[in-house]
This record gives sequence, structure tokens and C-alpha cells, in this order.
Amino acid sequence: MLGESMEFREIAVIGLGYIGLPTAIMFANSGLKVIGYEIREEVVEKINAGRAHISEPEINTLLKRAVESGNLRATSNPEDIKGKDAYIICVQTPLKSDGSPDLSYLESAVDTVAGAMEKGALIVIESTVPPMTTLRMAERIKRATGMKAGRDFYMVHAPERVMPGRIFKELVYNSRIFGGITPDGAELAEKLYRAFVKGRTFKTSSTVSEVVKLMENTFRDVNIALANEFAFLAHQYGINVFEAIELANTHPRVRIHTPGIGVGGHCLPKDPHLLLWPAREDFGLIRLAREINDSMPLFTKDLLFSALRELNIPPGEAVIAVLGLAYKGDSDDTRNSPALAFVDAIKDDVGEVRTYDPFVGGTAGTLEEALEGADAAVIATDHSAFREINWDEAGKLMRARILVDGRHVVERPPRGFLFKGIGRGDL
Ligand code: SAJ
Repeated sequence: MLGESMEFREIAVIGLGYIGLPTAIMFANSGLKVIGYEIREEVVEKINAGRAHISEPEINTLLKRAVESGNLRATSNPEDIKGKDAYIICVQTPLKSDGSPDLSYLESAVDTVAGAMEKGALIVIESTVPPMTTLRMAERIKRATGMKAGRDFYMVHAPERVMPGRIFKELVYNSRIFGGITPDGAELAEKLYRAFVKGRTFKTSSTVSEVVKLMENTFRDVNIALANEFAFLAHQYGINVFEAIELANTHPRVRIHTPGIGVGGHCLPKDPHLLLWPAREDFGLIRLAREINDSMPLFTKDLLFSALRELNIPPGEAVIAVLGLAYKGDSDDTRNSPALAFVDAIKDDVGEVRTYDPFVGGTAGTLEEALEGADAAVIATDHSAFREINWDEAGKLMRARILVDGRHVVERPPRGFLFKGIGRGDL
């Protein structure tokens, strides 16, 4: 068996993206020697210069400290990661166009580690993966090196749960799960992460850990779909779904989510598919929830077109200002953004689409530019700035005054506007 008194001195983090880089920084600033392996040369150079390629509060300060202490270095040379005590794999696991998982990044990272690791190494996969993938990756290493997980090295799945914008706090204080192919692997991983994790830690098997991560995001996706279905019903019953949700959530054991223009990001739209992918059969709820959430941009289009009809504005002549492109408020991330799906859904059926997003940019450089002469404004992202808009002033810029709220940003319909909001069956 492997030595029990393993002390971690030097570790490698494979993949320096929005999870890998903060994780590498946390380990380095906790005193470990960290080599970050990254195939994108330009990212390696930026990191070694103490400049982060991702936007996250505090990251540049913390990165500079890690690099200047000599504890963190980035490289794209696999030779530099040979013989480390631990390898932490944080690479993306996107979906292919047919909806199946693309594990090529993970397989390539595992192959790189297989070529560098020595006996006794701990390998941690942080990536979100289909159930049983960690076991398959251990087999992949055995085929390449003859080394067996549990006997010659440790293999663990340890998913992250951080929310962009709060990554460094959540890396420290969120609870953490370590799923080992063998229990001693989970023990060792827990010991390694205690370098900075202050939250509660739990140990289990690698497959349970993989399923837990996918259940968390699937739970959220299904509950958002339920909230969206409540919004559809609110339109049929002539009520304000947000008033109803607020009242229902006064129940001690009810937590209804928020209806909106859709579910974006690179996690929720993908993870339910990863959860179901190896299953021999499923029962439909999880897939149906995905369909409901993916239908929300079209539902928002229906609200817009019903407003254009009420004002007898031919859609083909209408100028539409879409406010927000990011998948969620105060973020610049547009991955799988429902706002982009909405722009796609209307662009061939209206006269002109203008887009404005304070974090992402857009065809209009300012809100005023987007609204000048527009017939309708559609709020597609819940950026805080959009809650401050003075619609009396904004309305003066517009040709017609239609406001469609896709993210429950506007509480009361502004004076002089034809207002439509998802779930606002009361209007
Ligand atoms: N959304 C709604 N209604 C809601 C909540 C969210 O429509 O009530 C929408 C958002 O606008 C956004 C999408 O869903 O478009 C996803 O939002 P999110 O708040 O879930 O954000 P993510 O995807 O950045 O983060 C999730 C988090 N998972 C959970 O909260 C269970 C985060 O903790 C995970 O670490 C992350 O996925 C991940 O990386 O898996």
C-alpha cells in the first residue's frame, strides 16, 4: 500500500480556467508549491506576469501574491509537472452538438498526468463528469502505465460548488465532498484540501460524488423549470407569479425559484444531460425541465409580439432594444445565455435588433443609443444597473413605449408604457 504519512509539498493543477486558477492560487497562498499546467500559451504568460485572464473579485491581488511568493508558476510544458505529489484536474466537460458529453479535454488531461505521475501520486478530478467517469479514467491510466488505482496511486473526484463572483469565499467556506475510488484516496484528498478549506468536508465513493454534483445542478434546473411553469399558469389565472411565489416561500419548507427568460451558464444547461447520459433509462422529468427552460426565450418573444400587436406595430418595422446579453446579472459570461437565444429568435422577424450590456458590450455602446427611436425594450439579464433605469427619461428617447421584463427587474409598470413581464398575468 502507499505510504500513509504522505505530506504534500509540490502539486500540479491541470487547467487554469475559472476553477483551476483560483484553486491553484488558494493552494499556493496556503504554502504549497504549485505548478499550473495550461495548454494556452497566452494564458501561461499572463499568469506568470501576475495578471489573471478571468474576471473575479480579488483574483489579481491573490494571483500576484502567489506568483511573487514563488509558490505558483504556470507552464505549458508537461516535463514541468513530473513527479508531483498530487495532480488536480480542472478542465471543461462541454456537450457535443448531439447532446453527448465531450470528454476529450478530460482524457487529454488524464493522459498528460499519466505521462508525468509517479507511484503514490494523488489524482483529483474536479471537473463535472458523467457518473462512473472517474473509474473509467483510472482504467485509462492503468492501460497507459500499468499502475492500479488504490494500489499504486490514489484517484478521487472532488467537485467544486463555487458561484462566479464569490469564488474565493466559497472555495474556503463551502462544504466539500471527496469521492475516492478507495477510501484512503478520499482521506488523502481531504487532507490536501484542508490547506485552505474551512467548510465541512465529507468522504464517499467517486461515483456518489459525481452523482451528487450533477444532482445539485439538476435540482436547481428542475426547480427553475417548475417556477417557469408557475409563470405560465399565472398568465392563465391573471395573477402576479412573483407575489404568489413570495407568499408560498413564507412556508418553512418551500423554496420556489425565480421564473425568467431562461437558464444559461455552462453548468445548468449541461449537467442534467451528463447525469442522464450513462443511464439505461430515465423517467422524463429532468428532460422535460430542460425543454421548459429552453422554451423561455420563445415565451418572451410571444410577450413582445403580443405588445407589438396591441400597438399595431408591424414586427417587420419594429426596432427592439435588448438589454442584457450575459446569462446572469452582473456577469460578463454569455455561455448558453438565454438572452442570445432570444436575440436569435427575434432577429429575422423584426425590423432591427439593438443589444446593450454594460458587462458584455453589444451593438449599442450606451443604453441611450440602444433606446433612441426604439419601439420596445426587452430586459434579458438582471444586471443591477437595469434596476436603476429611469423609465420616464428612457421613454422620451423611444418611438413607442413597450417594455418586456424577462428577469423580474421592474416591479411596477412604468407610467406611459405597455408593460409585459414573464409571470405578470395580473397586467
Ligand atoms: N436562474 C433562474 N432562476 C433562478 C436561478 C437562476 O432563471 O431562480 C437562471 C440564471 O439567470 C442563470 C441560470 O439560471 O441563467 C444559472 O444560474 P445559477 O445561479 O445557477 O448560476 P451558475 O450556473 O453560475 O452556478 C451554478 C451553481 N449551482 C447551484 O447553485 C446548485 C453553482 O453553485 C455551481 O458551482 C455552478 O452552477 C457550477 O459550476 O456547477
